[in-house]
Amino acid sequence: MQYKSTTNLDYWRLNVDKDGRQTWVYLASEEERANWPQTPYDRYWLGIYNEAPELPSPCTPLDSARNGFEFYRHLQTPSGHWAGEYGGPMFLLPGFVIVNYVTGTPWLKGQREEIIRYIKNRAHPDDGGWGIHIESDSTVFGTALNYVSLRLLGVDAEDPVCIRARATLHRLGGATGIPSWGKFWLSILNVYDWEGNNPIPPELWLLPYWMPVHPGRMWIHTRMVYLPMGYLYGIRFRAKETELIHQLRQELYVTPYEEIYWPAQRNNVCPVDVYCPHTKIFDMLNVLLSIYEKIPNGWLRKLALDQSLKHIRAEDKNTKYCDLAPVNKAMNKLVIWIVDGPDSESFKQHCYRDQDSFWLGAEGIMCNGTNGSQLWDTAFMVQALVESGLAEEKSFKPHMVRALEYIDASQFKEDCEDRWALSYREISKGGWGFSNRDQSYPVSDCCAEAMKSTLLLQNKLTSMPKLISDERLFDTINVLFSMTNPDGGFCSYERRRGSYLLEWLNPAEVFGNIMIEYCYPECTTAVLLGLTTFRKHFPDHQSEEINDLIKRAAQYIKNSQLPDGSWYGSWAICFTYATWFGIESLSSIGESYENSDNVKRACDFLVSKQMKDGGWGEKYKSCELHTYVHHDTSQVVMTSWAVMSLMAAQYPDESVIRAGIKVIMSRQQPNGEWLQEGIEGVFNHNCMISYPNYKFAFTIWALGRYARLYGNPKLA
Ligand code: LAN
Repeated sequence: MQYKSTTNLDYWRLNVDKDGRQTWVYLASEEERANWPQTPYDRYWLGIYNEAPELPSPCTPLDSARNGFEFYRHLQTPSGHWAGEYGGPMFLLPGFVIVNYVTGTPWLKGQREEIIRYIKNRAHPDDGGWGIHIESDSTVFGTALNYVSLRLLGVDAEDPVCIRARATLHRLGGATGIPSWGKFWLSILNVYDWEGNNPIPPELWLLPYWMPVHPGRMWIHTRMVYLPMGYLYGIRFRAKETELIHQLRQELYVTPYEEIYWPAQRNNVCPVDVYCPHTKIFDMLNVLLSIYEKIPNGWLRKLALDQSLKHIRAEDKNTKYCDLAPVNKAMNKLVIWIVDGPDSESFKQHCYRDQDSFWLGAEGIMCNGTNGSQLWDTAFMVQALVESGLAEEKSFKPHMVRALEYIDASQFKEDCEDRWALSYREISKGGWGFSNRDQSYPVSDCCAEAMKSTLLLQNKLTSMPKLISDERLFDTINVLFSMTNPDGGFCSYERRRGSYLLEWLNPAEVFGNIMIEYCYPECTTAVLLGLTTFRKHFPDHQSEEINDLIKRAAQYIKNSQLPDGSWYGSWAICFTYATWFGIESLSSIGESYENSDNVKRACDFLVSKQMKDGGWGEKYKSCELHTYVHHDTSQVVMTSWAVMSLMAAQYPDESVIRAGIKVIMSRQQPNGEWLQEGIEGVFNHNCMISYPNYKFAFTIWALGRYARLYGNPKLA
């Protein structure tokens, strides 16, 4: 970190409400600060927490796990969840910066400075550009959007950071070769011509659902992003020209702006940016759509825009303006500003909810990938503590009660209104999402992890309050049933609705597999384990259907195992993550290293990747390349997944596992914490995302499991 804060870090607080809404506020007055002192979790995430005491040096894995939680428990927020940074992608914040510039939305105190600081701190050390995510090489997508953001936030074109970034952008050919999502944002800002974009027809929303290209059949994120995109493309919205916009037009390109021939830019994407090239069919389709755009069809476009607006309004209402994720959030906000105006209640709601996406970390303010990872992180921590037995310890139990309170508060209590006609959504009542209740979208594995955690807390631990009724868990089962697929697998948010052929029309050159839902071994495992836990407690509830689902999910897991014994991970890095899930699935149906060829092959795969020091470490490149790439050093998070897998498999050679456990113990700091290592998560094969709480949940879980299985021997 090169740039230190110019706002006073002691003035910032993480504001957390009982629904898990988390926003950073800057307290300007002494009086406010005196009434609202900083907490350990504020200071930890700001990177200034150094008062955690040194703990007795741990000799056994359980001591080490206990020290870990002794540190981590102070980071639990009053709502009962663990908060955390969820940055990584470098294309999210620019959306907000552009929209705030266009709509004249003021920044709250301290935000502008801290955003500038973040972007500057994240410039690539080698060339001063930015990539698609914090660990990637510089790309046009990252560099152009973050350069524009700095300029819109008031940084001078001759600032050394801008000079360096501009040189990198020009070396990459300038912003003409930005990928389609970048073309879109720059066109909104009026520094790229709409003629340089492939058509994004809002008319798709008028098609009948039976048509294979209906947006309702697409992956939920794709349809919710292309919805406001189609609207803004449909009206060719452009920001009012300003002096700054004129300057940017000259700064972003290697030729004079006026001389750029825009139609030739539609498929011009810089090779370093391309992850998923257009197909021939998609290019042909764009030729046809471009002809369609030339035909005047005012009434049909108007109908399509009206229909899109209805869906946009439904999305805002269902999510209390949080929206599915920050990408469509920023776009919806702009649409609402255009349609309802700056003084409307709806626009004000949007501005209020912007705050949920911003996160102040040690390097400055970033945009989180969602409005937090509250439920997800909390559910893993619960499982780690329960399996290790630490949950029963007197000083730790209250933290489990609070975690249960959060799980209780974050369950969805109702379905959204007119859910199919307005949003193409399934039921949500009884489900859980990744973050909090307001966001409203159930995710298969979040439902399952939360249900499992609830059962562990309420039915396994002693003297816990029963906050969640059996009926509410039966509702969860209904939600899971609404997500089943013919092959037994589970997708992320919904069952798969579209054909695999839709992937041929993937317009976003930077992401793979975004057009439809896919089944994932991670999601399927979570559901499988959730259901087996549920079945233990409610053996008579829908037993036939549940047994059948379990059987089919297990079959999916076997079918998705790769020839080398591993599974490809889509939501964290990578083969290590998914192989952990695969093995947990098979272990839950009684398979082990000794009795199952699938489990044996998976273990052999993992063991073949163990590093010299006894740990495991996989680099994000695995996700991109679909082959295992070693990290330079072992990583505690991957080491934890690997040893948990081997323990679940009853791997016969304990020394292999012990070596991994020793690595985890050796990386623990005297105060019980583990330090941040490489980035942990991924989406759409090419973009990484941080899960900084993983270094606590999975280490403690792995140590706890080892202690339970091997009698907690002295290892240090
Ligand atoms: C997430 C975060 C959580 C993640 C898990 C629960 C871990 C996973 O098991 C299922 C999928 C899910 C819910 C998921 C889906 C895609 C998200 C929402 C993200 C990776 C966080 C950010 C990402 C979102 C799509 C970012 C915006 C980019 C687009 C291509 C629209």
